[in-house]
Amino acid sequence: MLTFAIVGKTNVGKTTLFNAATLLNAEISNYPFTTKEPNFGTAYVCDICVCQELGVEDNPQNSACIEGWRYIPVRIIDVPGLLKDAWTGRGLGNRFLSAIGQADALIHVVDASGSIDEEGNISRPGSGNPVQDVMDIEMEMELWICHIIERNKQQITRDSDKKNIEEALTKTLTGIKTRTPQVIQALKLSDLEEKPISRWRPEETLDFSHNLLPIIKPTLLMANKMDLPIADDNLEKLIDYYSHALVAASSAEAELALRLADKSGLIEYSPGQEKFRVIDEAKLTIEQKKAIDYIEQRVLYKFMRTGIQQALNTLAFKLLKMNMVYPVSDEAKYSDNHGNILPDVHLMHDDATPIDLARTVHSRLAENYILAVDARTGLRLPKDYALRHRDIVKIMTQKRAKSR
Ligand SMILES: Nc1nc2c(ncn2[C@@H]2O[C@H](COP(=O)(O)OP(=O)(O)OP(=O)(O)O)[C@@H](O)[C@H]2O)c(=O)[nH]1
Ligand SMILES: [Mg+2]
Repeated sequence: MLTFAIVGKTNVGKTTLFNAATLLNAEISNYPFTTKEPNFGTAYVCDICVCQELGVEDNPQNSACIEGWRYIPVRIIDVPGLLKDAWTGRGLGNRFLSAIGQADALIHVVDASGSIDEEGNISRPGSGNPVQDVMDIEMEMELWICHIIERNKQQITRDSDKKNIEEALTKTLTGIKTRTPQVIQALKLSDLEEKPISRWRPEETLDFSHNLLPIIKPTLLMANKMDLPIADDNLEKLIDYYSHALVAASSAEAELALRLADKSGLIEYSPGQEKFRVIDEAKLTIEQKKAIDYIEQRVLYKFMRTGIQQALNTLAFKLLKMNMVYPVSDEAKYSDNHGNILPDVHLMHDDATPIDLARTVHSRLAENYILAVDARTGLRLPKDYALRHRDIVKIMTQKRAKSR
């Protein structure tokens, strides 16, 4: 399952975002370092389901279909706030960084209202420096990768004598989800392709780590607390510094409030939609009314959305380039062997082929693979066909294999 980690300084709203995305109840407070162990949960990424286009009523099994939108589960980790020098192990930093190692992509939350001081305490909005906050956390992650390489330098040197440097480095970094093409890309960017690792200077290892980090951990910056004053100015600064494509604006607190109100039946709200409906105005307390007004005025009218669902979708579909692919057994009915229509959907990487899809469904399906068919057209798909978003595919296997 795709895994996202939420990282950032203390008190920026990581756990609020985690709770909003998962609707679990992890502890939130305005004290620094509230979260002491990583929290694990399930969130969802979503896009329009193919059931609408096909005009069928589906029976989702591994996902959910709500009002024509298909929601696919992803794993989400709330990593406790990182301190300066976390990479040396300070404040359990190593343990938290290894939680980041498990992630396919990161949501880096930053307090856009600039209301966190150096020690992580909440202070006057505008007094902090969000751009610097982001750079500090990135530096900790780069130093962590750098340290893993430095610590294993002798082993990497021995391995690269036998094979080559990219495979030797991949072997050392595989625990933090690194693949060989990513190492090759970072070596190129750092101009270190030809240089034996035994002769790398510490600053060269750091430069390699700096180039590798965004490749192995695509990151969306989440400018949070956008409902507070000053946040607009800081959002501009973050966008100037990191580019539009990588910065999203959010109010985690607003999203959490809306999802909780929806759960308790006060309003009707689908995550990612820009509107909600109060079910019975008369049932709201004065406080609840005030909170809803605040969210409408400070968040929804301004940004059209609270930002959380959008961020999860951007990570999966834009930064990780995932496509939603529906495997079926009966291409005419779009169903599995039990008659469930469009039962499953899988997130497949941009370069995935039908055999990769077969492997994702079941290893037996891949072993007995004969060919794949596009369920919409009935046409056979070439073996090296790159699966596309919203494809519906039937995998044909040798007789004994089951197709689901
Ligand atoms: N105004 C506003 N406050 C927020 C928002 N998101 C979180 N907060 C508040 O910020 C404070 C810190 O939130 P947490 O979610 O505990 O922050 P954290 O990053 O998990 O903090 P640590 O676990 O201590 O590292 C709490 O008082 C939240 O209510 C938001 O979007 N707007
Ligand atoms: Mg927390």
